[in-house]
Amino acid sequence: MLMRKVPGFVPASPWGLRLPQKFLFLLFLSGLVTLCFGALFLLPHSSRLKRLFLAPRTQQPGLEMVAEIAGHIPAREQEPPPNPAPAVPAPGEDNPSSQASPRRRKGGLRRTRPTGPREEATAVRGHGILASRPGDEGIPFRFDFNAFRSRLRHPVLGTRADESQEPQSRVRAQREKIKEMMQFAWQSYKRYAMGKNELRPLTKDGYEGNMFGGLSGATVIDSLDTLYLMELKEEFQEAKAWVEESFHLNVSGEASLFEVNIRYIGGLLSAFYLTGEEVFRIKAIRLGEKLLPAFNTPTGIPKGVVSFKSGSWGWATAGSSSILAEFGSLHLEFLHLTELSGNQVFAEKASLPPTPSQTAPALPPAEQRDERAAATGFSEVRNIRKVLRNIEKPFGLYPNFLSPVSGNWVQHHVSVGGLGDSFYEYLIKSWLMSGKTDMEAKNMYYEALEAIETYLLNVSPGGLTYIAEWRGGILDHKMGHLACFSGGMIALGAEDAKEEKRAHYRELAAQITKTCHESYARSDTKLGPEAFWFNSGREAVATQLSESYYILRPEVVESYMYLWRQTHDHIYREWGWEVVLALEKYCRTEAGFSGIQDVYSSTPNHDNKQQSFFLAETLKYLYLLFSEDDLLSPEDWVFNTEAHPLPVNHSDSSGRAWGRH
Ligand code: DMJ
Repeated sequence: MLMRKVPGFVPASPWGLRLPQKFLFLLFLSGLVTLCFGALFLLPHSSRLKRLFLAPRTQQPGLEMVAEIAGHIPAREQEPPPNPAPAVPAPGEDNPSSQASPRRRKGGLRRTRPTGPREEATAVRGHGILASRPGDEGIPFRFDFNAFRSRLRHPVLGTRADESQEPQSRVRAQREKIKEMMQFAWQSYKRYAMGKNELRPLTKDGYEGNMFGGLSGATVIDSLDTLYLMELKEEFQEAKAWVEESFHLNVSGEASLFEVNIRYIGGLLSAFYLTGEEVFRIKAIRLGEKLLPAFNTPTGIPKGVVSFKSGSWGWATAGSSSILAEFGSLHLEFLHLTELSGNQVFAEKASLPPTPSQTAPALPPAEQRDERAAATGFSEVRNIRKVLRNIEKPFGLYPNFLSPVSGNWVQHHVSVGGLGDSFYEYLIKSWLMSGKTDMEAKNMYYEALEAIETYLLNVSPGGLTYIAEWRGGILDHKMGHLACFSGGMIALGAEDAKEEKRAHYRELAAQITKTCHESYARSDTKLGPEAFWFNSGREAVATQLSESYYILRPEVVESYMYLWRQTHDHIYREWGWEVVLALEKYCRTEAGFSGIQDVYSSTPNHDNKQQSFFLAETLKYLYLLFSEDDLLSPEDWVFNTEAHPLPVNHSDSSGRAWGRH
């Protein structure tokens, strides 16, 4: 058809549209574009589209985790674990064949390799947490549980040689009795306090306390590995089910970094290494991430309290101090958090060198960081071990309080008991857990022990060897119950001491353990007081009521266990059995075990508390004392300070650690 030129008709555009029509069309087009972009943000699960259209820098790893630590993102720990859990190996089954393999873990915990300095900086600021969460894209993190288990030198539960040789033996009956005590403690807790932190056996209810920042179930987590090794299968499944269904990390209180680390992280790590169950690994790592803000101090020495709500560190004033036993007892657990997450930040915080097989460096080398810190005038020291190694120590001793702001000692109070204890323990155990490669820890341990011997060790007029406390050069001639772990520690360390010192350390360990036994033997209940003195003609007894209580603590039986394994002297089993009988007589109540207020009374009042460490430590060490040495063999395991077993690094010839390929 021919188009005629009609007067008044505006010449057409190539599409033949008039001006108003063009305007309307453009309006429609711009509306459409706006709608499309809006949809990118409004539609659910639009992440793939976002990645297509948005600039890559909005995807920097670390940022989301910063927000999460600051409490801006709802916690994901209530989401189901990323991987279907492998078939549950029942306690007592040593066959790891049902455990998670790397292939199974497809879509599991992953990490993203930082792509440049900018990402690294973000990682450092955001506590180094990369995009390592279930479901994220990235390099799959691999922990080969089967490889780990195949490197163990002994079956986890031992060969049970004595059972086959002496099926009716006395020692077996003793072990069964201790197992019954554990069963009773667990069932009482389950009946009256399941999910609470601890049981109050007199009032038959639960107790939460204020150490765990709102976390619950300390007794469940602390009990897992004890139930497992005692082959209390049903009870173990109950505990595991609670962790899966009810152990929530989205809490907002203020927590003790130390207590959460040794009980919860330690308990979860052990449960994972014993069973291969992913739920324990994931929860341990998630909880570990929540602790990282505590390290955000000028020195890198963490504060004792971390706020789960704000992600800040507690008591941030120049006058407050961090406690040696607390910041010095993180190494074992944090190294394993790195091992199981692939995230270097944990080991970095605890000052341990990267594992040789680390495939993706998450942080720049320490020297570079120091240079960067110096360049910005910010004297940041991130390394706990380094701080402690470099700081001047009075007579080679480590005081109990250090300022995390200035990095200086706050008081010159030295103790191998409360406030100092597990710092020394973690030095020798770091050495052992590293497969005897962590020379720095070894050297620091023996140097510290030398100073302790020179300045703190004493022998009473009655011939009892004890470790006194030191206050700026003046000695308090007392030992706390907590200090009684040192007999076991010195025995453990004796084997790697210089040849000429070994026999001496074995004897020292035996003497200290004997003194601690005396503190039990000299009481009416045959249980030991919280602290005992050597003065005014009194030896190994408490001098006031406020120090006469016993709260089901493990340190004395812990030393019996180590000394038994080292010497096979039956005296340690005899002493351990005395404790079992005393616990039954004075601490067992209708609804669980309770501490007592006065060990010097034959009718002591109960304190109405079944401490979680009674199930984690006291009963575990007693059980081990009456078991074969290859049950949780020291060649394969070290115990954290809450008696949770963590595996020794049996690297292969290429230096690959634990479960690395
Ligand atoms: C436990 O929580 C640990 O053993 C810690 O190291 C010291 N105190 C208690 C047990 O007494």
